Amino acid sequence: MASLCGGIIGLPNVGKSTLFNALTQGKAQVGSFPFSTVSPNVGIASVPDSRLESLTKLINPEVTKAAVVEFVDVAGLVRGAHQGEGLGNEFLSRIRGVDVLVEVVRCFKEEEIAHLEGDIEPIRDIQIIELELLLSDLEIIGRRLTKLNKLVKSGLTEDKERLSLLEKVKVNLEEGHSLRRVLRQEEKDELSKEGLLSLKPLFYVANVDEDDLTSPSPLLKRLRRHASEEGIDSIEICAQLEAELKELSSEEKIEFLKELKIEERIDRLIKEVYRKLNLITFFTITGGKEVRAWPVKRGISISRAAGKVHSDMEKGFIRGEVIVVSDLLKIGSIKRAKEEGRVRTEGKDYLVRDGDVIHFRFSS
Ligand SMILES: Nc1nc2c(ncn2[C@@H]2O[C@H](COP(=O)(O)OP(=O)(O)OP(=O)(O)O)[C@@H](O)[C@H]2O)c(=O)[nH]1
Ligand SMILES: [Mg+2]
Repeated sequence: MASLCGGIIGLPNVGKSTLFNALTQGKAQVGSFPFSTVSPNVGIASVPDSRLESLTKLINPEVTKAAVVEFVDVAGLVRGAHQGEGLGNEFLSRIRGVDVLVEVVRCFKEEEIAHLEGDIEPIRDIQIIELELLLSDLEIIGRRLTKLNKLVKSGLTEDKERLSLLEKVKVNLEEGHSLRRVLRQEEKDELSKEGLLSLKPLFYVANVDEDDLTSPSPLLKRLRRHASEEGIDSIEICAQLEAELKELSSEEKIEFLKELKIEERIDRLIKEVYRKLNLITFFTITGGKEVRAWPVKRGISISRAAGKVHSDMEKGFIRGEVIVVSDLLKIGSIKRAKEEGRVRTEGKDYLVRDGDVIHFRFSS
């Protein structure tokens, strides 16, 4: 199954690859100079889920598989990227394919590490990226409009509604308005195939100094205020620390975090991305051999969910036997849960809920 993907974006040298490594336990090159990433790094992150851990303890399977989210770490973006500056065009086309944007904003001070704009100013950095995404979208919309106008004039289409929607988008982009705010949901849905960057779900990762985790600097407070005014979620992380934590055993990690009086944040970030992607989790227990968490879009029917496990299961779907994970954990076994009448039988149109444990019945 192709997993959904988070794109790590931001100016050069802000800690994108460091964050990528922390997220995916990857080995992307990290350098103290701008543009150390040229070709994108791709990796997967397991989605932390305490329910999966508890299920594993209960069932004791041979294998446990967590839900995963893919991350891509692309080259840094600079002013003029939409005209091809830096690695601009390659960058922009790469992120057009991702499902959620994770924007790393540099807040750590470290003078040895150059900032392309000269000083540490998170809000200005956010605005640079915002403008580049917007200009790139404007170019795309401009091209689409020219094409559609021709088709309408030559009578090949009468899609006036689309024409007026694209015009509305163009005007708003030209005036620098946030499409997230000005467009209605139906309009956003209508535009979903265009892959507009300024409509992708977005959140900020403030890459902060360790000290900021316990006492936020004025710079960080300004960034928080800005994000909340814009209605964009943000999360504060010390990417370097998180990357180092990944190298430790879990006991060492607990000790270390206790000493610093901080908590690990990377897991929270992965969960946030998952939520932004509008994903929920169902579980399967394959004959007690494999316990697995499956990510699916909220609102999926049980027969389509079966298709995520295997296409034959969707084709030959008969019914699903469903129990809520918390019930199963409380009762202790499927057998007993069945005896107690806690396992439901659901037909193909049942909408999967987060935390369902499902046994699919199908004919092959
Ligand atoms: N002090 C400090 N340094 C960091 C932190 N995160 C990253 N760095 C350092 O910042 C430099 C750039 O980090 P990278 O992860 O390579 O940054 P990038 O955004 O991927 O850079 P490009 O690929 O060049 O765009 C490296 O020297 C990192 O060690 C952090 O949280 N604190
Ligand atoms: Mg990099």
